Amino acid sequence: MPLHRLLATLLNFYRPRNAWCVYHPPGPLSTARPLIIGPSTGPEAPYPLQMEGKVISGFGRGSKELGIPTANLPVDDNLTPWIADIKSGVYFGWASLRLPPSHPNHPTTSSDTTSTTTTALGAHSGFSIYPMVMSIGYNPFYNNTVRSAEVHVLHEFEADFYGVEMRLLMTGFIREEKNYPKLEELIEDIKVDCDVARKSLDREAWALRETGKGMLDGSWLVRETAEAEQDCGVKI
Ligand code: ADP
Ligand code: RBF
Ligand code: MG
Repeated sequence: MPLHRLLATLLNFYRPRNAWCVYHPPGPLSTARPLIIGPSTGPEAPYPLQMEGKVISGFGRGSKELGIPTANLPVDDNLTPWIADIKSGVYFGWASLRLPPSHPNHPTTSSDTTSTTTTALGAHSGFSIYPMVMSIGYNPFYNNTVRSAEVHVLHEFEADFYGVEMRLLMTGFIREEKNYPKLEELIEDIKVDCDVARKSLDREAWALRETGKGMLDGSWLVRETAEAEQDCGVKI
């Protein structure tokens, strides 16, 4: 057994018996990290936090080619009053997208069954809900001068969705943003972030009522707005 696996097995064996201490094993380029964030009773204040906006172009650094596309949202104090005060770092939670009918992953026109469509809230709502990880900050690896908010949706899409309305329900904080000696190390840490998000959200008090799998109130993610109603041509 490689040394890093042996270490992870020992860490998990000797861990105190609570959910916070399940570890993601270290990889060749990453250290052992807690795999589950937050208590089994659900998100703790100030979470869940809401954020919304239309997906904009990011820095064009080819994140998609690295297998980690990130949908960038405007960092706007008027739209998101808490954003200036929240610490930079990596967060996780739920994202909803109102994809147009022409998009191959649109809930009613696609054969895409892996997303959680919002049929319980009516066929016209047109939103799909997905788990997500996101980064808010200056990306020390790239030394950005502007603060960005970028979301990696934990789903494979068949086409881009620039300009689409995205809503976020952030349920918790994973870690501070870091600098890395190599891009591969950043990518490996982001992959661990994805596992942490999946595992942490896969608990009843963290999963959404709207998906039929949990207790958390995600109604805001799929709520109709006057704008959405106008775009769909539907009266609610
Ligand atoms: P940019 O620098 O413009 O943000 P990226 O390489 O980060 O470019 O790609 C982001 C775009 O990829 C998003 O705006 C979205 O349209 C698309 N995309 C496809 N799959 C995903 C995904 N799973 N998560 C986030 N964005 C995705
Ligand atoms: N950039 C950093 O410089 N440091 C980080 O610790 C960092 N963590 C990230 C975690 C997640 C979940 C995501 C989606 C992005 C993160 N980024 C980070 C931003 C990253 O540099 C950016 O998405 C690049 O475009 C990836 O190539
Ligand atoms: Mg991006």
